[in-house]
Amino acid sequence: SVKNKARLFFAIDIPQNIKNQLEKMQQKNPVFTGRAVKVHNFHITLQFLGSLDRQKIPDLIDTIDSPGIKPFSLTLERYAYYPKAEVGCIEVIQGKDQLKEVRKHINQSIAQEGFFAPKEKHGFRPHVTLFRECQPVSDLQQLLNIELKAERFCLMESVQNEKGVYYEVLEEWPLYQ
Ligand code: 3AM
Repeated sequence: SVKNKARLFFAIDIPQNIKNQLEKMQQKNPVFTGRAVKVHNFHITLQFLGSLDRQKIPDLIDTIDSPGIKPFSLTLERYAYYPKAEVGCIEVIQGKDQLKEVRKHINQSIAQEGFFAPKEKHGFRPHVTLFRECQPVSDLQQLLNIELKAERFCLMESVQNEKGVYYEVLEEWPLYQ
């Protein structure tokens, strides 16, 4: 049967060299044990949207213009474990405020056309998820300093197939210089 709903979220994509670095961290001395997120799927979620009728996606995309926010650098600095979700990740410290701005721009843009993200239980904690269904197995205190540049954001679809979940970029928007 044709799936007429799409599971969507907005995200910052991760440059390939940083993805490779994160993959090495998953493999060498991992601080979490569990299901490793595939390197292709590494991202920073800005706003989860949930399921939307596929036919409404073009209208959703049309609501978004490039925000008046310049490209900025951000740092992945701190390991974190979310026990309820059993997620192991690295959180953004520097650049968090700018990510909040981009998130706000997205929410304001989509709201003008009647699209709304579901209410979230927690505050915005930007992160890259490394492991799911995992447990921490060593000290999470060690600090990291992985710097990357946010130059665009994208709309992603979470596609479920026989191999698992796969995040596909549907559209991207530049941050203006
Ligand atoms: O990989 P992360 O954790 O950054 O956690 C989910 C994932 O982000 C989040 O959306 C991203 C793609 O699935 N997500 C899933 N369901 C969610 C929900 N109900 C959710 N975020 C908030 N509310």
